[in-house]
Amino acid sequence: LTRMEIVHEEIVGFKEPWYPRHVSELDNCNHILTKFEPDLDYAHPGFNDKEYRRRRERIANIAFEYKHGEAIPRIQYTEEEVRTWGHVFRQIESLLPSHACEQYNRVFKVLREECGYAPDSIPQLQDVSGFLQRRSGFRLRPAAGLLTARDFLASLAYRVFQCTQYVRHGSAPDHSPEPDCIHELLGHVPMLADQEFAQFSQEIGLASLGATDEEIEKFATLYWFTVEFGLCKENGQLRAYGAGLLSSYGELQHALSGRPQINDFEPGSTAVQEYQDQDFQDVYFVADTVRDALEKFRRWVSAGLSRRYEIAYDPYTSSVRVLDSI
Ligand code: TIH
Ligand code: FE2
Repeated sequence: LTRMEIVHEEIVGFKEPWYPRHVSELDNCNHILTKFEPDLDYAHPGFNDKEYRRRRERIANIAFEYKHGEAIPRIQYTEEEVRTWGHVFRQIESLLPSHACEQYNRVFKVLREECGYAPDSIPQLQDVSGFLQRRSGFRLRPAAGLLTARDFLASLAYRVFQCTQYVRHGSAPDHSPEPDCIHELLGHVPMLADQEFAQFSQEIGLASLGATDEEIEKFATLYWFTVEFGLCKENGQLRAYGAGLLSSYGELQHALSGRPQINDFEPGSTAVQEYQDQDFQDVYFVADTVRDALEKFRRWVSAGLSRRYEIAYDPYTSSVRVLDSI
């Protein structure tokens, strides 16, 4: 410990978990959970498919070797991978006018026109990252699989989205329990291009820096029920803005079918809602708008964080600064 760290520890009152202070330190935020790894999970659709597992490993290595500032290596996707993507793309596109929120639909059109979004080829992360940087300042970096919540949320503080690059197994295209690039590209990217949504995502990330394990759990749950599975209202109708819905033909229909339970988004109660990540959700949360979710989140965070000082993001240096203790 340096002297500054000791002084800091005295001020905050407990040994605070390490967190990145500059965007380049996200190179240390790549701890993955073994949960859905096709090599380790016998229920994974790719568990018995040797070729699939080899492919996954090769693509995962790109992420492990990646360093901040590098171009994201391009992948030559196989015909089968492109077929899987095309299948999901067409199905989802047919539901968008009736199921997706306005922000999503607006950006999707631009992605189709300017960023190579089409059913016959999978967009490359490097190109999509450039698109996002111009739209909202978000950038992508490759991730090998499902990351720990702490690492994943920390990257959002820097407007960096950790993005898988492999494609789900072709035997189960309409719902995948784990993220894959179809989920990232169809689910997350359109919303990350929206300024307000980008702001909301970053603020969850900033709140997570230095948080306790219990708080991380709450932020991850809030993230789950907003960024992944959030619903909003448009002209009295329910619409999806969550990425887990907008990349799953099966779940997008399910969520708006009238069957699952739908609660109002309230950070206090939403943050402690139990959930599973194997199958469709049976409860969703609806906010009036993304703006409304952001404002409620801000109020909730300012009332109850254990961190006794404020953190501000400095976009000129891509670093965070610690402000006065509160
Ligand atoms: N279920 C989503 C899909 O099929 O695209 C992927 C995930 C969403 C959230 C976690 S994994
Ligand atoms: Fe996701």
